[in-house]
Amino acid sequence: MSRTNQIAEVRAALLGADRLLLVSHHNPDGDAIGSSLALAAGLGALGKECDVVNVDGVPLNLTWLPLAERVLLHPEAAARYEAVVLLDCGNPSRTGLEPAVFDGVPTTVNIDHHPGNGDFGHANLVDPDACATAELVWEVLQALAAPVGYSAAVSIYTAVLTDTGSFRFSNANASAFDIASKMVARGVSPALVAQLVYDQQPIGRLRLLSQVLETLELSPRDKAASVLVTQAMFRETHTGVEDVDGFVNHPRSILGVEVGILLREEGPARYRVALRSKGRVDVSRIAREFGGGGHRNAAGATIDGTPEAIRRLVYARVEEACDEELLRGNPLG
Ligand SMILES: [Mn+2]
Repeated sequence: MSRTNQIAEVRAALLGADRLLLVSHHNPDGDAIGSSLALAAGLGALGKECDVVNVDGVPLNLTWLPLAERVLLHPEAAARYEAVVLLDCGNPSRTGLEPAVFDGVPTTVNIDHHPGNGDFGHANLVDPDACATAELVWEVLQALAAPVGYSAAVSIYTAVLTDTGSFRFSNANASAFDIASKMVARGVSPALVAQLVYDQQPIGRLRLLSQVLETLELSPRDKAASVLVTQAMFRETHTGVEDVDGFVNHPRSILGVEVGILLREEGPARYRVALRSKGRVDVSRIAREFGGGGHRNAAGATIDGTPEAIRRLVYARVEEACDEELLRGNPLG
């Protein structure tokens, strides 16, 4: 279905509901929160009642967003809602909510940019080429002729800024700059947003980073680099999962390295493995082999084993993928 038809479907589904539940993925990022708040602001301006829910709440570096205090940790009973909108979720389980929460709501709307999203909604707006879910929300708001004031604009801008890695990743396409420019025209200050998002770190986060960088290791042929985050490090530095966001870019930034890897201890012999590619290796393929998923350049999976064993396994897959690229005639950096 074309993007225009998808937008028409989503528009109709949203217009048909007066009380809506907006949910995004657990351990949320700027796109999850920004998309939700922008949609809530726009639908609110049209007289609709929206509950914005994220099971993990708002990360510290986004609590300044004008509508951040609207984010709730739990939805009300399903019977209270006429529609549920899932934002930035490749599948409903990404919300961290029980399926019963959605099953009781008559209409499900799915707005997302993850490849492999199963179009699980009654109305689906899914485009893996969108720079962020917020790009799709922006288009929906335009289709609804919803007023986009400063609160929605700064939420959309922040979503695009963070999901494109400050306009550095391969999803920093023409739309990303077009939307950013339109939000700046609505009063958003890029300097202020950058300061609020990136320059208000708790000192514990830097202490954690310092411990994490001590674990830096290269793969046998230097094509991958990895770091490890343990529960003990969180305890010692008084930090948590939300503080790890962006750390994987450090191993990725090394000269000659194609893929950065971050292992985060989730439980005994169980690790969440984040993979970030410079663009030549499709890490979503590697993540899928381990039961995970994601984008071409940013993917992840949960893997059981010791950190040493997991590192060996993932290094081997990255180096194989590099060999395949060389065979295809794509020189590595
Ligand atoms: Mn996103």
